[in-house]
Amino acid sequence: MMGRMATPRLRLLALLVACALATALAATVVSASSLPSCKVADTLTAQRSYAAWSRTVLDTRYRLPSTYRPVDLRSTANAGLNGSNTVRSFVIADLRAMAAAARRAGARLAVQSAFRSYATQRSTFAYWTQVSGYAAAVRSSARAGHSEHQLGTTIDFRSYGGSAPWYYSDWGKTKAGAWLRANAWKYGFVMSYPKGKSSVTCYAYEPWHFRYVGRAKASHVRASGLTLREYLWREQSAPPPPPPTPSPTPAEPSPSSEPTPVEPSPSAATTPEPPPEASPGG
Ligand code: DAL
Ligand code: ZN
Repeated sequence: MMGRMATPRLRLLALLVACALATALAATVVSASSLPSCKVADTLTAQRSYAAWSRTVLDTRYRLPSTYRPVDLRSTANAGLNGSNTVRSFVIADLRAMAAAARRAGARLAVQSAFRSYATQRSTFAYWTQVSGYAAAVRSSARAGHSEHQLGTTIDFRSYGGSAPWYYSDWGKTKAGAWLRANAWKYGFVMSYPKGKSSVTCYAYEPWHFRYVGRAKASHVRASGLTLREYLWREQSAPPPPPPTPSPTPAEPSPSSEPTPVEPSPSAATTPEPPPEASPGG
């Protein structure tokens, strides 16, 4: 008797619960996949282990910890380029191949800036704020923790023998800049901030700023027609891939097994700004 009386109520309740769950699920799916706005905030990025270098989303909102400093940085001289900058060791081989190909094509490259520590990025951003004011700086320079340069996989290029690329009206139209735009993906590099995309990349056009993601991924990014930030966000929001099959190749050490990076000393923040040519980086 009780059971028969309760059935319609239970059915209604079940229907309501199902509706609520479906709505919640839809909302979760939408919020997980839609690209966040270019808000200025200081949220730690989800993929921030040293092994996740090709997946790390960095923008005006998402940042790395101040202690993030890869231990395998090597001079760009190892790639046959000028040597006052460093990148992570696994970038060298493709960088060397790219530099050689560019040179053969008459588009000889030089490195303007590569790895930048949290402290250096703080000085860099302070420099650009002084030069152009906070509002302009925040659109073209990353605040400390937010720069792809801190990953050790990102390079600002310039033309060999040329000045810093941001002093050109459009460095992307120079021989070196045009060659990179057309060919960098073949060597695993992606232009993070292409022209006309600042609403989704969060930064103004930077034809000189290339992030290494590896050849296969650079090719996928190019084929997708998406900017790197859009691509990485989708990748991060997608359902997790199946567990990896065991491979004989030794895995990169997990962050927990790496030595704890040293926090930048407070004095680094007060280091006087270097002159524009020597520093600041874009
Ligand atoms: N110029 C880019 C956004 C950086 O500072 O990393
Ligand atoms: Zn840059």
